[in-house]
Amino acid sequence: MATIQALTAKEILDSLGIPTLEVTLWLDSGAAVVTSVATGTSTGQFETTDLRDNDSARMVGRGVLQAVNHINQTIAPALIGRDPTDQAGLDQLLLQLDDSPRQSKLGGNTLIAVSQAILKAGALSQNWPIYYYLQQKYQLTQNLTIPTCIFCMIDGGVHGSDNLDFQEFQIIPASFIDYPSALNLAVTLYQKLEEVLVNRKAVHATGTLGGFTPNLMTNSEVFDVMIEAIKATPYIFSQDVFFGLDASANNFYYGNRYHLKDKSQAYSSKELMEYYRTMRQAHKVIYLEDPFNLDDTKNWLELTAELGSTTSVSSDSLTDSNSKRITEVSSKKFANTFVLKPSKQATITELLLCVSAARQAGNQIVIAHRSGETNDDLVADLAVGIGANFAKFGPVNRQERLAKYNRLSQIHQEIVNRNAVQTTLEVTVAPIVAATPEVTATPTISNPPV
Ligand code: 2PG
Ligand code: MG
Repeated sequence: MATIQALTAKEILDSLGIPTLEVTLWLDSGAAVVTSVATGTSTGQFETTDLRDNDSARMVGRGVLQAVNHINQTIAPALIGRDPTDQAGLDQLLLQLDDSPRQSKLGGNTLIAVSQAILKAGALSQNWPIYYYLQQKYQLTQNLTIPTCIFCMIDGGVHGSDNLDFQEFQIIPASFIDYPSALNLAVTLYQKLEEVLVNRKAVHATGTLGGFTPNLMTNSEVFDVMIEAIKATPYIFSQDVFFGLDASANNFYYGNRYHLKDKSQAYSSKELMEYYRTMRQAHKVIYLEDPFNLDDTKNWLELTAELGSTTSVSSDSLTDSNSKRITEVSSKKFANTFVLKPSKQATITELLLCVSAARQAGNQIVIAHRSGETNDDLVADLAVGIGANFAKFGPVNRQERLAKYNRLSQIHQEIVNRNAVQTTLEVTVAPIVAATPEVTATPTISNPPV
């Protein structure tokens, strides 16, 4: 049995230039894993605590030196000598070290940094890639497949430059397109979109996530621009590629109204519902995240009932990757898709509970990036290892996003190779296959239906 030899933390900077945590964990073999924590721009009431130093003299108060100290002084001694494959036991131990409701003593960011390191170390101790370790250990998916990717093309809302209210305008390749071809499609469209924006003399600078932040259009005009870009490629709109949207509606909701710059008067819930209806029809928006404010659940329910059979009505902020919330929201049918982000909660075990909670009622799962990202590609392994329906890792721009897409390329290749080996073994040495755990995983490559 491998054991944890040492654990240290340090402060690094995320993609927004804001401090975050990086943890290195050594096994007794001398091998080590490194992991870091993503941070969100919008943080919700069901999330764990993002512990910050609040020392205005340093890093605009956002330093994480206290969290570093908690890991080095309090958490590391409790973990040394422990088995890294005991994810549930060690996560429980972390929650015992901070038993406050939202981990406000040690910080949720502190605990998830360590929990992620334990996951990586567990996989390393088995000499397995993380996605494979997850699949074998938790059996949350039978097949290893690359999820359908949701690529952000245009940043709006809090990630954009003022004129667009929705947070992420996305494209979604059809599910019959395999991952390398889907990546090609996303890269082609991203580059074409830039050309279209340049031709229209629109700003083609990028926002927080790396999507374009054009200055010319209203929210609904963005779709026309994206269709123009698609028409300039060999791809066919609504056959090869569809649209998605992270509205993040709570960010433009105040005074009981939704404030979209598309028209001078703010929208009532009813009017916004109508807006989405039209958008679904005219622009084939098949994925709709956070369409209404958190307390506007009547309209979440109505939208899911009306469009849910053909559209992923997706909850990010309504559930905050909290398994109890997911069970509640799922049973009330406010959404049929759940966004999961490891850093919204304190442990990997909680993330896995979210998967089970979402699946119980047959919902879809999205494993997603955050706005403050690092080059850690763990979410790519998570998406494959738990069998997510979608992976949402942002635009095909900026290294912190590309790290995840590049990791999916690597995983895709490994699955193809594994399938080829398995086919050969089945034909030639079938009896040995059954005794070889790595080969009995019967992986197949097939994207889930969009
Ligand atoms: C989201 C992400 C990225 P945050 O809402 O899905 O857009 O935002 O960084 O707030 O988690
Ligand atoms: Mg979101």
